[in-house]
Amino acid sequence: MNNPVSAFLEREHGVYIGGEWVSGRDTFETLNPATGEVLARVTQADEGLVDQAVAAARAGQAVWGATPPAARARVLNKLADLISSNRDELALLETLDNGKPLRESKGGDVPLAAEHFRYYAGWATKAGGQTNPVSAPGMLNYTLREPVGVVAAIVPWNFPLLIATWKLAPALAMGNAVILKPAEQTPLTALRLAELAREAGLPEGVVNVITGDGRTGAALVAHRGIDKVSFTGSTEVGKKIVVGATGNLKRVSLELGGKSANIVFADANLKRAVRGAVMGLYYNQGQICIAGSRILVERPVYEQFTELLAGAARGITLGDGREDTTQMGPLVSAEQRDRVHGYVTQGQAAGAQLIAGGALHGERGFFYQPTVLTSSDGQNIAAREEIFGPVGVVIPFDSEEEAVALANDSEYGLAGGVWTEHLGRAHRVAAGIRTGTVWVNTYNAFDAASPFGGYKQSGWGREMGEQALDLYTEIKSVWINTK
Ligand code: TXE
Repeated sequence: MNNPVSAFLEREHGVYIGGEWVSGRDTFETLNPATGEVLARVTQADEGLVDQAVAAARAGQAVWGATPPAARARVLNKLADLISSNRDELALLETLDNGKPLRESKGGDVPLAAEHFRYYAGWATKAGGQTNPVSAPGMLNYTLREPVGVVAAIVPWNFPLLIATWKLAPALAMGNAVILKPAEQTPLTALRLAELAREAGLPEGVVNVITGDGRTGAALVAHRGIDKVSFTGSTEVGKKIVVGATGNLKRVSLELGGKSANIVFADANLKRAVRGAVMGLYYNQGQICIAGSRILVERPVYEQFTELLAGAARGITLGDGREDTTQMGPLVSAEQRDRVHGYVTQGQAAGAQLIAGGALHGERGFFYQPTVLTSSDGQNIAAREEIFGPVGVVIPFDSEEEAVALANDSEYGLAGGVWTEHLGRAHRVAAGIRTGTVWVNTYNAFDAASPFGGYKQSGWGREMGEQALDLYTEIKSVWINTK
């Protein structure tokens, strides 16, 4: 293993508060999902450490909020450069902790995280208020955009570094301090990021990282010294966060689960649609909130499409993320693998047909085969619940109206795909689907400049793009009587 990574893994991992490593009383282990072996031992932060982190963040925010925007931009650009120059180390840590192929962590997660900091570094000197054309004579009215204050960023295990960055970059650009809590399954890149933040010149207390499970997250959510919670994770926990945050009515933004429909019309370029469906289903082992896990296929091409998809699924090479040949890694934990398998068996019991996969894979590690089910029943459990694994359900439809109705028949509203060569239909269906993102003849496209978030029970607010600035600022209206 590469040396900086093995040295990092061997360290005692405290939590990062006020620019210092602080040890806690309790610890827990994080595992390599490709082998099931222990990778490192990290701190389970208790309420005392949460209090310390909040105090440090308050002090840090006072300094950072008063730092000129151009200076904040320079620091964020420096942090982006450090992420880029430490790409190999961060990517390997991510792959070891999460299981994803190194090709993806190196080519996707880490460079995208660096780009995200660059994008929001740009906004630090551009996001301002405006003057408003009020009618009262002699009155000047303008708005100021001010930081919310101390932000708790609670993130999941599927894109540990990247999703942390989605929250850190806009929050820091707008002058907030952040307490980042990575998921208990994947705490390592967040801890390494804390050191890079220090090296980049962020004042102490502006970025704090505390590790722990849901109890640590709940303590942050309840803390009255925190002004805002930005959460990505399950809808179930998202609802708990809304309730937990009521004490001081802190601001809450949520990016939650999904059950996205990927709609394939008979006039689509079928080869491209199959490739898109494979990417929508199996990227990141299917552990992705925008997974196109309900594939709606127009009846005339249903059988051909299903066969092509099943063939592609069977052809995917599973393995340790560090191997060059690996196309799909293990699931993040034994618990997640068993949850996924549970949905597949329940789906079959309720009438879905298994066409490919459907079983655990390998002697060790938490691997699960790329799986395809078919069902004519959109109510099948496998077609309704977020499985968060490499499992897709193919469902036939007979008309455009039926496809849109099926797509919208979900408590979620995160994303969706449309495959058609008919321009008018592409626009009609894009407008008809009630989701925060729609892809036409593509899937999984992302950019720091494009807003992302959910309708319905997929969340509150939009991350990325100019829209994310609103999540991390308060707008103040100032009236001046000029007479
Ligand atoms: O998520 P949790 P889990 C979905 C997906 C997956 C399921 C369970 O369907 O199978 O959720 O995954 C912290 N107060 N997604 O159990 O619990 C937790 O420590 C505050 C979709 O891992 O939501 C972690 O940091 N925080 C998803 C984070 O919340 C709490 C990504 C996410 O964990 C908490 C992940 C509490 N009471 C899972 N309880 C997506 N939308 O991308 C837990 N946490």
